[in-house]
Amino acid sequence: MKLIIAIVHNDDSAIAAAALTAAGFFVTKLSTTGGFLMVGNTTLLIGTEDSEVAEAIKILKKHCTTRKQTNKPTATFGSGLQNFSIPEKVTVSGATVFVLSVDQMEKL
Ligand code: 2BA
Repeated sequence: MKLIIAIVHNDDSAIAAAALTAAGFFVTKLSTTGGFLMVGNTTLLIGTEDSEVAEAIKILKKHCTTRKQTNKPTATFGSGLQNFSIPEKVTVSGATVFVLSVDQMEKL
């Protein structure tokens, strides 16, 4: 079994989660913040069988778009500081995806 951790743009998250769910995947949506831009993004957790990982990534690819994003932080990790050294515009990929092996999963 695998756990897919996918960090996606907030604007793509609802459609991506809906498409994954419609395809039979179980999805958890977390509100997260990128450490570089300090802007909100969404992390999707998808626990699935090894054989289904490619299908989940295909769905993410279809619904998550690469964007140029401006450096306008909405969060500061409590520091109150904005990182003025970063460029005004950066390219943010449609999804940053990690695939982890899972030793055990239980629903109790
Ligand atoms: P952020 O950390 O806000 O990063 C937004 C974009 O800024 C990145 O897009 C990348 O283009 C640039 N960037 C980030 N860190 C950088 C650095 N140290 N030096 C130069 N440029 C940097 P993506 O790479 O597509 O990442 C989008 C979001 O995915 C990130 O938001 C972060 O929340 C997450 N992410 C990406 N790679 C990660 C990793 N290796 N580990 C954990 N989270 C990651």
